[in-house]
Amino acid sequence: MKYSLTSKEKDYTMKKIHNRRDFLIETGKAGIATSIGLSVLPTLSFAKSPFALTDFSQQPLPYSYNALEPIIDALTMEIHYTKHAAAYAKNLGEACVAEKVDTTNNTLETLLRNISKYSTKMRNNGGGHYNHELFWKCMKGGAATKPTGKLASSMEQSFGSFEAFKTQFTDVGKNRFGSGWAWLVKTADHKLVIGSTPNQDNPLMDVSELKGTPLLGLDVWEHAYYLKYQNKRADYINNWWNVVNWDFVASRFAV
Ligand code: MN3
Repeated sequence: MKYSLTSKEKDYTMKKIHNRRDFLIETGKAGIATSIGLSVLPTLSFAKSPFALTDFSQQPLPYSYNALEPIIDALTMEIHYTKHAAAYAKNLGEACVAEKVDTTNNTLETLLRNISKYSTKMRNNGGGHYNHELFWKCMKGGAATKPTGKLASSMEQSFGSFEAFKTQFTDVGKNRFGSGWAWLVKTADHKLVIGSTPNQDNPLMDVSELKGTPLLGLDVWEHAYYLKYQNKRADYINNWWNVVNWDFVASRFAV
């Protein structure tokens, strides 16, 4: 198709793609993609992997700033979302323009898998944006306290018990020196692994030692907890278990 879209038409098309993608996620019926004409659009991977994080721009926070009180206070959430995370998304956009990344035909995950080809700015902000988009979804006020189903049995197999998993994950988060993330990852051979990455790196990146699909991520940068917990990172992590959205984590494990 040689016809070039004007920027207004592009905006409209992207909105349609987003609406359709949200619809697909809602229905979970990938087969419907063809019937509503998604086959002509470039980013069909949306339909194949509804839990992939593909957007280059910041998405609305899935709950209010005070939804995770008293575990995470509203002011921390507001600053974290509107200042820190917003800056990663903005700087990622700048880097994509400067380094000529086609954000319409590529997904964020593809970019991260090839991050060694890009600048440090792209690495820090591409990772920062992805990690926070995932982090918000990994939490929920009044969430279930433990996983069920296949994720639960796989955890028992990999770590001995859910409690043992929590202890190991907590230790990894506590012991990350400086700023970074703790992760539960599904490896290419479908094993569960706990690990950590520095700064805003993540396990999708080709430069990361820890590799796989991140199922659950915990931000242990001081900006994530300092207002309420000050230097007590361990208290933050121990409380954080009460707001983990296990349904979301299980849904990523199942894909
Ligand atoms: Mn953060």
